[in-house]
Amino acid sequence: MVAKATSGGAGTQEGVHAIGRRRFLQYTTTAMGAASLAGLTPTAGAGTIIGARRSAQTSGILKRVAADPTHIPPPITRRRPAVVPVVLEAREIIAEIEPGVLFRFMTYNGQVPGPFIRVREGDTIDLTFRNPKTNTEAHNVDFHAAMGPGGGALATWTEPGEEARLRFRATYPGAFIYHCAVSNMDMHISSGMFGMILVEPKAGLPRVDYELYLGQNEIYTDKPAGLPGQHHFAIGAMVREQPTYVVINGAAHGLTAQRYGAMQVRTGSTARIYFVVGGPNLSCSFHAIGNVWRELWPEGAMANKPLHFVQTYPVPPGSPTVATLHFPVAADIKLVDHALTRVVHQGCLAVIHAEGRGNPELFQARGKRPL
Ligand SMILES: [Cu+2]
Repeated sequence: MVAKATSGGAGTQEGVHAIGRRRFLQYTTTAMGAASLAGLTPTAGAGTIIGARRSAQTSGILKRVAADPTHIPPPITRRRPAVVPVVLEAREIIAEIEPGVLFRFMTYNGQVPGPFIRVREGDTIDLTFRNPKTNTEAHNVDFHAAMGPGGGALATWTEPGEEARLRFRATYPGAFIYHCAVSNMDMHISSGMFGMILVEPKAGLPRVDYELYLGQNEIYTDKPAGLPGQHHFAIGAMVREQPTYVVINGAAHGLTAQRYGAMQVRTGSTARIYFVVGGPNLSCSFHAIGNVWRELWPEGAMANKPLHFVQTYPVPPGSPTVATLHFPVAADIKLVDHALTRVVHQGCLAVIHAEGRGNPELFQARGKRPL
């Protein structure tokens, strides 16, 4: 899901990237090949990282870029630094924003957000970054967890058919975004090229029952939301910051029962949410309807003490937030951007389904009747 600009990939027109039948077939074939190779890439060496998403394809077209929110490497138990191999591959694929609405996504490893990378403070990341020759544009990675020029952007800048290697040490703890940072980086991020690296503090993190990984970005297309067919990237709409879609995990209403399924938890449990906003332009007013952020680390800065009982918190582009939820009541908890037009009209919704017994001492609907 990524590549080099042949036909104005950098986007010079409003409607950009008219994809002819041959190109379309090329994308879909590539996507299918990637999907067949997908599955979970085994952890290597020090035990973390990378994977491609679980494939979900139908009718010969890769239909899903939405990252599985549960696809997170397990908490780190070792107490010594390690060298952690990470493989990221830029992939450009045609996929659905919502049913019937096709879009050329740019991704890391075929998923939005990109793979959840998990290391420990003091670890060294040994990155291999690939830009397959089937791509059409240059790509790279800027890690906010890296101290060095561009976060690695120049070191990993590759044309289609090239591979780059980068090593850096994660010297400070927290959750950090990584993203594409080539010349037209706004377009690439909007198209899906962002993800999260978690640098666990040396003491580790508190135990929770679930960990969930979500990412928000806005997509600018040349057609109205919901209009079936191929949507092309709209540079002008991006410059005006008027998105067609604002999505969680690359899909409109993707993580809901109506589409790929809601996230599932048990009542009485706790969950830690890793939420990254790629943007490229819009902040998220992050809110859990019918719940509250029990603990919240602004900017993912986990070296600090968390805030408590936060209702809605701003998450700027280029930053994660880490927060916990408790589930004392059976309910569907809707995770939204409380700029609610983005929910009602632009697809920004994900649901956590808390299954279990009711808790009438905490919450009890008492019925309705005509006046
Ligand atoms: Cu890119």
